[in-house]
Amino acid sequence: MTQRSFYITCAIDYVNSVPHLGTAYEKIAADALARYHRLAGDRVHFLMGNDEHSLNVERAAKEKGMTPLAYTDTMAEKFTAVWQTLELSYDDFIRTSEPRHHTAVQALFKRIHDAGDIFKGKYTGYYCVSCEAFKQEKDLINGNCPIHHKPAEWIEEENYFFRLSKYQRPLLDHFRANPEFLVPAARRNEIVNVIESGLEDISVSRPGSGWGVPLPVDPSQRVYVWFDALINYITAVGYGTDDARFRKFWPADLHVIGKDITRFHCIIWPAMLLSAGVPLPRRVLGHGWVTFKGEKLSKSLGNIVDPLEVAGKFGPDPLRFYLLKEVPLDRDGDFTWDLFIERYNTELANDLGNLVSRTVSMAVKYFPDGLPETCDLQASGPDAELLAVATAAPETYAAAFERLAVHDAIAAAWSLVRRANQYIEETAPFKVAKDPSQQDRLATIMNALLESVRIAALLLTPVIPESCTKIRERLHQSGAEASLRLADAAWNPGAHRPETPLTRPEPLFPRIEAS
Ligand code: ME8
Repeated sequence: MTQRSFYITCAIDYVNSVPHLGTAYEKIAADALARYHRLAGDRVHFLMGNDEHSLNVERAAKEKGMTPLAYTDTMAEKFTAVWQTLELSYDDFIRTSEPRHHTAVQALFKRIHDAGDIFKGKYTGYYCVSCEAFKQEKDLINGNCPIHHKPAEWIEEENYFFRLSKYQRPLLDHFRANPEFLVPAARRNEIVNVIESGLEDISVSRPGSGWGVPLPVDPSQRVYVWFDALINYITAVGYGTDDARFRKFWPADLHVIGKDITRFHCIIWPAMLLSAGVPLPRRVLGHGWVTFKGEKLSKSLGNIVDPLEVAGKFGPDPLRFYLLKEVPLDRDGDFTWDLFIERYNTELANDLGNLVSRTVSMAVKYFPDGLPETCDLQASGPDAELLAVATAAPETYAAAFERLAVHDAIAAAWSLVRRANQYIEETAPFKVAKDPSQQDRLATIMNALLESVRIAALLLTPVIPESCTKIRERLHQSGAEASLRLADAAWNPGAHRPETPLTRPEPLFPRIEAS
């Protein structure tokens, strides 16, 4: 069977301040999807990066008395430090100031120019520096950008335009032929309406010779930051620098981006690619917002929850788990500390943590020299019910991941965690252990529990990778995450026996006591 390739990207972040819970959510979701595809045996390429050529960066650097490049260097260090703390398994981290990106931007711009889709004109209108977007008067509220609540700047300048209007029909055709191009469906309908209502040509350069990518056709102008930023997705896989690599990975399988920037990704970006004769990405996921106590989080509004603080206190996994479970990708979801602690204590500490520690502790206590192989499950009752859930969970889980419903995939894995906890209550190994004639039954129960824990930890690996590695250590299973495969989620206690007698485990998720 040929290996499926899976190229997944996230939005590249503006670097005028550090990551917050919302930007972290997007990266964690993409990371879970990338890890799931690795588990499924796909050849994954997971791209993240920073969007550096914005006006805000130029201004922030000036305020600090730094060059934009020196400023973005320090910000890149800060971003990647946060991403590593959150265990994000990206394969490449692109920065738009890199030479490889300048080469790709110029190459694509030239293709679009040669296709006759670039023309010189005069732009007169508003611009919001925080959105890095041109605005129409009707979009503003008392002269302010409705998203950032800051005055839009009035600009009048000569620049170059892209014939976006020419792509109205081809874009609609593409949306009709590819109903899955943009998910969720509500976002798709919104974008189709925008396209149907008519597309105007857009300005794609700003005058200036400083920070940014020079236009190949007029070096006195810089490429508009969005036109530049979108191109990162092809730069990173070799566009303009390595054709063979580009053919290997492009088109991208999935762009993961927030709902506020869907228009850029589903109107401008595909139109640019159509103009240049480059295939379109297969799918775009426009995810919802993480809010904090119901309020929008944003760098410019300043109500930022620091993901480093959360991960610093509890490790990366409780935050990953909370966001992936509580904020389904097709909706908005809220973060509050109370809910975070409540979920941690009930789900991670009680359900999963207790299952692991009870199972391992009982195995140590009842079979200190190692567990016999016996696992004769009964054809009805708790054994059969556990087996049914353990067999169904991996399939439900994979189907959920394939349709980008990570929260449903977690629910599938959790059905096994809950069932296994119930199994302990129903089979009562602590009572069985008192009867020496029931050693085989006790071994069966313990093997069934250990196998359930192993399968649950395999399925939860994309969500809480660090904790699942710890669970495997407690089960004395060797093997790095990279060697794990979804096919091993099939029930097979004989094949996955602990390699050595188990030892008393440390708790995985110590309870958080209310302060
Ligand atoms: O838009 N909840 O960068 P950015 C969920 N540089 N997602 C959120 C969020 C929240 N509260 N706040 C922001 C940019 N995001 C551009 C992208 S891509 C070629 C260029 C998401 O730093 C947001 O929707 O403002 C976007 O997908 C990502 O975080 C980065 O936002």
